[in-house]
Amino acid sequence: MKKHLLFLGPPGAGKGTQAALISDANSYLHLSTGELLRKEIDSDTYLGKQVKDIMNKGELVSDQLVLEIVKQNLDKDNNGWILDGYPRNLSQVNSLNDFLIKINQPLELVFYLDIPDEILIKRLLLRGRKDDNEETIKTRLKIYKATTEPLIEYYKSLSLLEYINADGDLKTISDEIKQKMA
Ligand code: B4P
Repeated sequence: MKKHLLFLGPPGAGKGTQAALISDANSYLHLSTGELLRKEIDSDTYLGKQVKDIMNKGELVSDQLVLEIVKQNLDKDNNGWILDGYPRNLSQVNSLNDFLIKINQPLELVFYLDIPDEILIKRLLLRGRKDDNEETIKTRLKIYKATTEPLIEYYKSLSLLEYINADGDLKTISDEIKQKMA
């Protein structure tokens, strides 16, 4: 069973949803940088104040900041982990690679959750989080295509990539992920 996983895909593909299901089922750590940043905003911390406007506009927060969050959380004892929403660009990939070498926990599998734009736009508008309005979604998608999408080819070249059709019901998707992790 693979223990060190990464979920990649556009906003609204269901990375957070599936990562929660799989991590609960296996007692893995679910590390969502988006969720951790939102908690900082809700608690009105110094960090939260720094990232609030950036996230509400749908832009990426600084690489250094998310790296610190990832290091703090991944360094703890765990049964396995799922990275959800990190890395999001090549610079974050390089920092992650360095850190994983240091803790001797190499990435074993990357799930790419693929979904057509029109479906994810509908999903996000329905969810209605603060950053789920039409303008912000457009920005998030544009940034995803320019900076995150190239990561698919990178992980494919390392033979770590597994393709998942994320346009389906929750159980069908999680069953496919579980099967591929086994
Ligand atoms: P994230 O929190 O990562 O959010 P996301 O990409 O929008 O969501 P995800 O794909 O996880 O979708 P979800 O399961 O929720 O990022 C938010 C922001 O944080 C970024 O814009 C950025 O500002 C910042 N950030 C985070 N990480 C960063 C990093 N590394 N570097 C810099 N900045 C960073 O699903 C969406 C909706 O679809 C839900 O309502 C869900 O219920 C529904 N859904 C899921 N699966 C479904 C299915 N199979 N069928 C129907 N509906 C489904």
